[in-house]
Amino acid sequence: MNQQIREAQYAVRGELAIRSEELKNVCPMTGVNLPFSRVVGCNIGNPQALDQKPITFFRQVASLVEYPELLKEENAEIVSRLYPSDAVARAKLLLKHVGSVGAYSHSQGIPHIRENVAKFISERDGYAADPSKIYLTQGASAGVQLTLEMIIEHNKVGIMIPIPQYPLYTATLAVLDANPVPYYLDESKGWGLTTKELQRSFDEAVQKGIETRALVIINPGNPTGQCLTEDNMREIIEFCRKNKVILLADEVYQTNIYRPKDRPFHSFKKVLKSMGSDYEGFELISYHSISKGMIGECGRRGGYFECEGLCDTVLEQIYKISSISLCPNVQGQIMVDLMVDPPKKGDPSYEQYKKEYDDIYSSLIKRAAILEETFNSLEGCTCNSADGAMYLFPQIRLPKKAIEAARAAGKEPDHFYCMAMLESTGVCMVAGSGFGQVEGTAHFRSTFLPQPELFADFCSGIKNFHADFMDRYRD
Ligand code: DCS
Repeated sequence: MNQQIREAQYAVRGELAIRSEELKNVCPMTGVNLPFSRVVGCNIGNPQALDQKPITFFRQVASLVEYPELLKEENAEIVSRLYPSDAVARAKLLLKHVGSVGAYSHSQGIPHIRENVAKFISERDGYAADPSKIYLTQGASAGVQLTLEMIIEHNKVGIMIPIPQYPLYTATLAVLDANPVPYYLDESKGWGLTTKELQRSFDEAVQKGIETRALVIINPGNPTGQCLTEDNMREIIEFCRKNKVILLADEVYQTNIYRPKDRPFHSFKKVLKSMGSDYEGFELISYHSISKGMIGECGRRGGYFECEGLCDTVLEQIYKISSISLCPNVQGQIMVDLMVDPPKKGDPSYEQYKKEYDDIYSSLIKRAAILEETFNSLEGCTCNSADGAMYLFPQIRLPKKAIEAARAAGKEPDHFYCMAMLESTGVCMVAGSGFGQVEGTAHFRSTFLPQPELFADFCSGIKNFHADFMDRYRD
């Protein structure tokens, strides 16, 4: 088999997650006495797996397009008792453009939906977007994989990635036999990013004979949660232009913004356009997804990427490669339509939509703060706040004895800590070693997605476990 596939590592669904699945089965079925009643998967940003309710309007439309019989005149009366009129109207409009959700669509994505995505981008940024440069995808993951495949010409190609990073990037680079070119985020400065560090990383790759072709920026960050300032983004764009690298902007957490006054989200597209005509032809690819935000429709697999500054011959090749997998799934595309064009003020569904959205949003802000406080209260643990995204990434200073015990078990110390937490609390987190970290440090990543009514127990479980762990291994 392809040995590159053996090389690829994907920690968020790695050994800890596999063990947590085993525990889920053990838990209710065998009556084995486990010290917890439920396995809590904080290893992955998968809100609905932790009981976040889907947005009602989105599911209403999805169900109507799935079963168009409901839209027939003879069912209008019964349907009007179950569905608001704007959900019915949206489903009819979508079906007019889609035909059937069971048919392959245009490989680049349904044109009507791409037009709506372009409208959304231009309203968000204040600069025009072109539907012909937007590709709908099976989640942002598929978009990232496809564009990396496009860029990686040979095995000396390098792609700059943040450390810590979301392991989709290292895993895909491993499969494609390309070189990660790591640049480090500065934990002591709230996971800040400097162009000095970007240049160091780029120059070091040059020394090694690596041709760096692209820079990946995750904003807001995963696993680190930081949100870039506009000034910082301008410097990054300048860095890319100077060093002739394509900017890949992973913006899937663009609505998960928790300090909107101090650290609002700016898209790279907007910042680039604001820099004027000198930057004409600058190459930027930006990704978005239905999996995150307040939507959390991870299982539907929907997303898009927008290309800026790529020439038509490249765009044609992107179309060709998209067409080889025929099309992104149609229900995922429909969810993209709903994400970019939700109910508006005055629509029958608006009030409910807004309430559901705002409730999730304000609760995420609260839960992020409570978990941060919990982590900062633990002995040997420090945690930056999350400006955005769905995770906290605390650093933990483990006792020497714990480090020795981990090494004796052939494990990284942070993995050892996370495994002990899983076995004793049922809480599954991911060790920092799966994302990359400064040599000699240890971290772990947790989502703050457990539901509000369970949150106090969740946090006290972590505190109790940590105190026991530190006592057991105290020097
Ligand atoms: N980019 C980033 C930064 C992500 O965090 C994720 C998913 C993706 C892309 C891909 O998402 P979709 O393919 O679903 O659109 N986040 C992973 C994570 O760290 N936890 O859950 C999945």
